[in-house]
Amino acid sequence: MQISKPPMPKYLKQDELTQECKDLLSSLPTESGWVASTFYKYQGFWHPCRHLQGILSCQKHFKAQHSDVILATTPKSGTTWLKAILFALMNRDQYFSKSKNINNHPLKSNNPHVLVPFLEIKLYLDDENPDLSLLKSPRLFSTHMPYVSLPNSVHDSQCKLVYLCRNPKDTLISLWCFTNKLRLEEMGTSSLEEVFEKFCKGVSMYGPFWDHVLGYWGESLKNPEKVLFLKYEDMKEKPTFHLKKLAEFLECPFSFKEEKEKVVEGILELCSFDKLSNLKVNKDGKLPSGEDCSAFFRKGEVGDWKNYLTTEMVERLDKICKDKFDGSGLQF
Ligand code: PAP
Repeated sequence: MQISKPPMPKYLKQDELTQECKDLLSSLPTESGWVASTFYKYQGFWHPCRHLQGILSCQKHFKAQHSDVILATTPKSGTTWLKAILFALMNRDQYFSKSKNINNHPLKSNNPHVLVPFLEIKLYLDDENPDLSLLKSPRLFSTHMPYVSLPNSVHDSQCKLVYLCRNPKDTLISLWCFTNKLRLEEMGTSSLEEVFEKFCKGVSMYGPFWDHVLGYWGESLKNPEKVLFLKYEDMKEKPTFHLKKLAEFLECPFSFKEEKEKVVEGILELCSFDKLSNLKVNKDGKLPSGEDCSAFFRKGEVGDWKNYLTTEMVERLDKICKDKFDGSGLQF
């Protein structure tokens, strides 16, 4: 018996594009994609056409507010995890204290992607110009957009950017597994060799990976009060330290009372891979865009690439990364 796959998410479909987007597409360099048939290179990065539609609408219409928090990530770097952590952190007054019942927490019944929507692949894809002005402040959004493609209002406002990336080998394996789940039955699966070649050429969703990372890295050095740069591996190694750092960056540090009441530990426990991945909503639910919630929880480990990549692949990718990150002060 064949297991039926979920329908392709809306953001990967090729139809329903505005004339502006169609005109732009015809002028852009192309490559074959990982799931949708074609990637287009816009402002130096590769996107399926529907992502591009969302990026254009967001660039045109999004008005950042000073109090906004935007989580920016490379795909498959732990976005789902950090969405959960940020949501729990920023809403902790409502749910974390002795008198309150953690079982009512929205993360128990909603996937983090529902609570923290993507700008360009949810809000500005569903609606060219959604009205976000009535959302409660501080608003929390997320994006995979590279730094160069962020809407001007993000630069002009005092909003905060939290950036998360992950070592490129685990990112590649996670992306390969995820995109194979998104491919339609008749497309079959992509081989690791095939996607490895593309990744090395920089051709991946929101790639080149290194340019995405370096864009935010450079800004975090220039403007550390605006951009906080985090790595998945560091979060895994020292979650308490990084959660406290995140709270300080967002100007909502944990009080002595909260520390005593173990709010930091409570948030980390609630957002842990084991807890989130075993919730009914994340085991059986689907996102409005069509993906199974379970697709966002695979292993959640550091170093899973060792189970997949050959020695030659490792050497080649390490060499590319060494060259690309040389002199930046950044290492993976
Ligand atoms: P996205 O970019 O499509 O939103 P994203 O959440 O960034 O996906 O990446 C999913 C990865 O984060 C998966 O990694 P893996 O394929 O190597 O397993 C997923 O397992 C991992 N992940 C999801 N939730 C957590 C969590 N709570 N703690 C740690 N890792 C997690």
